[in-house]
Amino acid sequence: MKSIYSFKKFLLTGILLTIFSLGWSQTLLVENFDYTSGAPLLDDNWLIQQTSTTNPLTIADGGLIYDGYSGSAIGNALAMMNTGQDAFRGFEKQKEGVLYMSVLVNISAATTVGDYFISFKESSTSTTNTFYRGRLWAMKDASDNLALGISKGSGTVVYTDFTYSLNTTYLLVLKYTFNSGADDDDVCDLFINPVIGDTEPLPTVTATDVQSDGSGLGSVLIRQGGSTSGATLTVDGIRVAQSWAHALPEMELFISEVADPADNANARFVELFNSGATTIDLTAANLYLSRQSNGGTTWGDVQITGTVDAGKTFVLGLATTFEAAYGFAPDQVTSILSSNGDDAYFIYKGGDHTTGTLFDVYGALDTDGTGLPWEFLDGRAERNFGVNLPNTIWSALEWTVTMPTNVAGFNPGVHAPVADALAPVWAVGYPMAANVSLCKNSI
Ligand SMILES: [Ca+2]
Ligand SMILES: [Ca+2]
Ligand SMILES: [Ca+2]
Ligand SMILES: [Ca+2]
Repeated sequence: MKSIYSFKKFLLTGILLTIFSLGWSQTLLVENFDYTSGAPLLDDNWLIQQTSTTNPLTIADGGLIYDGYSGSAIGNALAMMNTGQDAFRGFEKQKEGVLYMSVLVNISAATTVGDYFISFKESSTSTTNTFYRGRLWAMKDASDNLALGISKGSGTVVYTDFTYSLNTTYLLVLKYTFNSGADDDDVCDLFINPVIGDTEPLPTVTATDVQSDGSGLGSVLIRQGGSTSGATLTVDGIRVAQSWAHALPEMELFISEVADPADNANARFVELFNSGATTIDLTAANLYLSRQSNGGTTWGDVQITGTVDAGKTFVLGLATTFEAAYGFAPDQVTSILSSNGDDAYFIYKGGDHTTGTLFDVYGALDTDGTGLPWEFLDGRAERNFGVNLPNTIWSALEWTVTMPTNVAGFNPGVHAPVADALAPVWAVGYPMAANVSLCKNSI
């Protein structure tokens, strides 16, 4: 019997790992350089690469701006010279699947030789590890037109045409695909100015040099190149993530709690959470909260109006009696919050449930939740720690459903979940960053 049990356990583990790898992605590092202008980069979360102290990396005054990008216009940026000190910042080492790095760059000077200025690095912590993979390059022609390029390692660089300009901010996305077929078959792609909110397009250029794959990738390397080859540039808004959507989030907002208190039906609410680094104007985003009753044809729709600051919640309450139950007024009162636990909630963007685009869900479309894992009759469902983006498909991995006896067991206005989303992995130093708003320590 023991062996059968073990085999079942093995199968279950395999299924869970499959779900994990298919349905669960994370943001591993966010770096908006929200540090003091003029300060050495090494003061804040970054480590020196090797030993050079020439042209110490320094925080620039003012952040780079790129409309719609999550790392736009937050704090300051990083100034890079054409030669000198290098630095790196670690994240939880990755060895399989895909790894993305999105970054804003503005190049003020380059050479006709070309050099690379940022890449992934193998080690999360070693100052002497020089295994750099996914190198991004800049070069100019005699007319000061820019080309951007990529190599996997130290081989030939694949450049774009000279169609880019100095002193212009570009959104670059580096993609590293881990392949298990050989120790030199991993692939590096570069996307330039991809459309935020769309699915992943074809890459702008793909590296062709064949290089060994190493033991994984664990940090972002910032590299000031050679004095006759390097560019002078500003870098900002670095984001390392396991999926395209996490690298380029359209809006860092999601449903964080739904509630149907057993002792007070008028104290029902839906709570939203802003996991990003900037205030979200909910009204301008044209978001709707919608309820579908029992999976049938009866819907309630309401436009969400107001703003929600970074790391804060926005609570929609069913009635003004919410305040008597919880001690504060909800951000918005709406009569559509009548779910008794089997009626799904949806967030739509750009319109209501008939005209908008689905953005996040609690429950499932056209489905009565009675007896299903998402039923929250007389209870509450809370989004687990580690979830930082919406999901248009309800996943049991992302939620914890409980049945408090009364309203005291609910926590509208705060999102500080205890349950982990299948033990998510957080970046080295991630919770310490001043510009990261979703972490246990800061909320
Ligand atoms: Ca910034
Ligand atoms: Ca490989
Ligand atoms: Ca119902
Ligand atoms: Ca809450």
